[in-house]
Amino acid sequence: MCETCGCGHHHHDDGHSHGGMHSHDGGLTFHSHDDSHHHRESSVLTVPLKQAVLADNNTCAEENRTWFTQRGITAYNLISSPGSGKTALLVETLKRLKVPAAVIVGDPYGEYDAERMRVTGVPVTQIQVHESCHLSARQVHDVLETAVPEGTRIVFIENVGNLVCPVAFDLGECAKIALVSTPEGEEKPLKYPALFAAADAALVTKTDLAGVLGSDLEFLKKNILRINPVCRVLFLSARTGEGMDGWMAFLKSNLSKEGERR
Ligand SMILES: Nc1nc2c(ncn2[C@@H]2O[C@H](COP(=O)(O)OP(=O)(O)OP(=O)(O)O)[C@@H](O)[C@H]2O)c(=O)[nH]1
Ligand SMILES: [Mg+2]
Repeated sequence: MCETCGCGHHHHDDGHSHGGMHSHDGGLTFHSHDDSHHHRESSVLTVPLKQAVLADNNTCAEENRTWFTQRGITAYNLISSPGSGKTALLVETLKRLKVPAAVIVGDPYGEYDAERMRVTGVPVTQIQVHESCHLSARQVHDVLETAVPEGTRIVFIENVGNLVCPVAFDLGECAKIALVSTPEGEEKPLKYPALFAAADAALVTKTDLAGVLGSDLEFLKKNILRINPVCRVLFLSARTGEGMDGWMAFLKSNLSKEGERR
């Protein structure tokens, strides 16, 4: 699947782990994959091709970023594994939000998530990525004018459920939000460090299940901070509403002053 979308540089079929985290003095630091010349690749042609795909994406992402900034819009890129609760969180967020918002949601197929979120009355645009595993800046760019009405203050981009590939594709967002649900396990941040290293905030979702699962939420938080010491960590449940106030306050604090003047 990743060979189709050009993000296969994050996937290594030689069976050896490399890159990622290195331990220094007991601490962990994360190294990005731009030291790819150290890595064995199956073809000498795939490396430049993948670099070109990412460079092209970055150029388009900057155009999106300018588009958002000029309109005083705060745009979020929500990234997590399938089913960790992105759509459920957005439904509860949109119900509570006091400022105009719009949603762009990527899924392989269907309009299921869009239909769930449209119940709130907020405009939702569904992008179907088919066999790809992430949204690209171009796909977002192509829908911006129709998806985001005049006066919008916040745009939520719900990425395709995937913990690896979406991280490499900048969409022009102001911040990446990582979600990790309690059933996924406390080691998630250590196993998928790139996402947590890139995230401005990490939301631990489905806290209502922590008791029955026997989750160690403090250990989970510690693992997030081990990868990214400056990451904002919030705990919440879209089901019970627990922790939603903190998340809504976070969104409020990140509203653009520029958007307010309009
Ligand atoms: N108990 C509980 N269940 C939740 C919570 N949030 C979401 N769920 C359930 O988890 C399942 C998946 O939630 P979604 O919101 O669809 O997850 P998603 O991240 O949008 O999934 P994809 O779009 O497929 O990647 C659904 O059955 C939700 O009802 C929560 O806070 N508590
Ligand atoms: Mg969803």
